[in-house]
Amino acid sequence: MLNIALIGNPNTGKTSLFNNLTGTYQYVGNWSGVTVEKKVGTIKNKLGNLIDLPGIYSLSPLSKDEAVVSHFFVNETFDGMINIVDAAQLERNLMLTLQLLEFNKSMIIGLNMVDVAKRRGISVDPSSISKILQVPVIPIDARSGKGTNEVNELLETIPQSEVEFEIDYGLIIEEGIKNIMTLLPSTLSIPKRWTAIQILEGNKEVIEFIASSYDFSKIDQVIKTTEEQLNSEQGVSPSKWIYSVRKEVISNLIGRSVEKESNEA
Ligand code: GDP
Ligand code: K
Ligand code: MG
Repeated sequence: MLNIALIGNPNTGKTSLFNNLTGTYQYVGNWSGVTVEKKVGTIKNKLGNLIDLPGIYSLSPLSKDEAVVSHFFVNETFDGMINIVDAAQLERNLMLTLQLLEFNKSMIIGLNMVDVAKRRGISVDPSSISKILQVPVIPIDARSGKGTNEVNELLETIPQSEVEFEIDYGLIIEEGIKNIMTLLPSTLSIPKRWTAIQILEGNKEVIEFIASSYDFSKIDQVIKTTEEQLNSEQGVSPSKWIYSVRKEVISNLIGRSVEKESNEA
C-alpha cells in the first residue's frame, strides 16, 4: 500500500482531483492538535491511500495550514506526491513546487486550469516543464476528470522513480547547507539537504523537529554565520536570498515553457 500526498496552492483543484482519484473518503478528521481538516481516501486502483493536504503557498509555516504540511513532511512516512499546479498562476504555484522537489520524493505534477490559462492567452508546454524539473507533468482537468486516468496509471511507477532536482543557491548558502548537513544525524528520517535549506529559511516546524531530538547549538551557530555573511555581502537574509534564487529558476522555466499571446491593442 502506497501513501500519496496531494499538495498544492489553495483553489488549484486539489479536492476535485482527490474526488476523481478516490472513491468515498476512507477517513475524515482533523490533523493532530489543530482544527484543519484531514482527508484520506483509497485510490481507485487500490494502489494505496491519497492524503489531501491543506492548500499552501510555501512550506515555511506562517499559517496553521502551512504548519500542518511541514509537520506532515517531517513526521509521517509517505511514498510520493502529486503536486497540483494552476497553469494560469504558474509563477506563484511553482514556488511551492521547488520546495517539494527538494524533498527528493517521487512526484507527479498535475497541470490544472489549462482552460483558464488558454482563455487568458497563456499556453503552457508540459513536456518542457517536465524536462526542466525532471518529473512527469500531466495536463489535467480536475473538474471533468480529464487526464486523471493518466495520473492514476503513473502512480504505479512511484516506487521506482526518484527525484534528483537540485538548485544551486550560491557560495554562502551552499556553504551553510553543507555545514548544517554535516551536523545532522546520519539516522535522520528526512532528506538532509531539504532539512538544511528549510532550517536556513527559518521553517519553525523543521527546526523544532530537529531541536527536540538533537543538539541544535552548533546548527544555530551555522545559521548565525550564514546570516552575517550574507547580510554583509548581499544585504539580505538567507530566506530572502533563497526566495530570490527560486524566483530566478521559475522565471527561466517560464521563459522556456510558456507562451503568451500579446493582446491586440
Ligand atoms: P482546492 O481548493 O485546491 O481543493 O480546489 P477545488 O477542487 O475546490 O477547486 C476550486 C475551484 O476550481 C472549484 O470551483 C472547481 O470546480 C474549479 N476547478 C477545478 N479544476 C478546474 C479546471 O481544470 N478548470 C476550471 N476552469 N476550474 C476548475
Ligand atoms: K477551495
Ligand atoms: Mg480543497
